[in-house]
Amino acid sequence: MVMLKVVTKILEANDRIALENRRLFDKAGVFVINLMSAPGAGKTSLLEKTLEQRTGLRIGVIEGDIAGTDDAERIERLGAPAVQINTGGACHLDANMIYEVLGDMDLAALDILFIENVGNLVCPAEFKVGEDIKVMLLSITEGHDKPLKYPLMFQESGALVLNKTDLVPYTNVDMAKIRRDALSLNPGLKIFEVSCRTGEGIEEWVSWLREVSKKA
Ligand SMILES: Nc1nc2c(ncn2[C@@H]2O[C@H](COP(=O)(O)OP(=O)(O)OP(=O)(O)O)[C@@H](O)[C@H]2O)c(=O)[nH]1
Ligand SMILES: [Mg+2]
Ligand SMILES: [Zn+2]
Repeated sequence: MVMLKVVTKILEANDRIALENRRLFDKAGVFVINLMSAPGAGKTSLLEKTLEQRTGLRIGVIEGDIAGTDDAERIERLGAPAVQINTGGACHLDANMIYEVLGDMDLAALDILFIENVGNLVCPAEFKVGEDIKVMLLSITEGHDKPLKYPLMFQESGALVLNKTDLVPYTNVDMAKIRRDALSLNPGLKIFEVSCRTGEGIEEWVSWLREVSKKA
């Protein structure tokens, strides 16, 4: 019971800072996407592919990793502003980590800010960072059992991107089962199938981004 109270308090404190982040995002008119997946599912690859087709969309990225600056460097190579957060061991981003770096970004100069969360299928879904929407990415090589095993990520997300579809022929993945189970957890989930290797499906994803990111 004591443990439960502590966890609740941490989440409440987090949510207060997330609200403040959200206020700053709204004021700047930037649409914010919290991008979550297991390690290596292809978050940074999806951002790279998105940046290649971003004509007319101003996109910035906050990269969250336990250590290292590789992901922010990959984004900067494509000419987009990027800030790297190193959590120093923590397995998710929280609202305060985001708040601390907002001064380093010209939010008003962006249409979309992506926050690439630490690769992890569990707690990133529990910590709001002030985003407008959570997007979950699942590599089809992770197995079709993931929605029912890690339900929270699928419940909390507005969109699900199924990546690495170029590898479907080399696996026993049941794509229909992933869709069925994900939709049973979250009937409103928008589902995309993409390959960041071949570029298949990226156009559809980017057109959706253009629509959803229009802030009043
Ligand atoms: N075959 C194939 N490989 C892919 C695809 N997308 C990404 N990869 C590869 O998967 C590996 C991991 O991709 P990243 O984009 O770094 O994954 P990530 O989710 O950002 O990883 P972390 O930030 O470390 O959690 C890289 O070797 C990519 O080239 C895809 O659609 N098909
Ligand atoms: Mg990455
Ligand atoms: Zn965590």
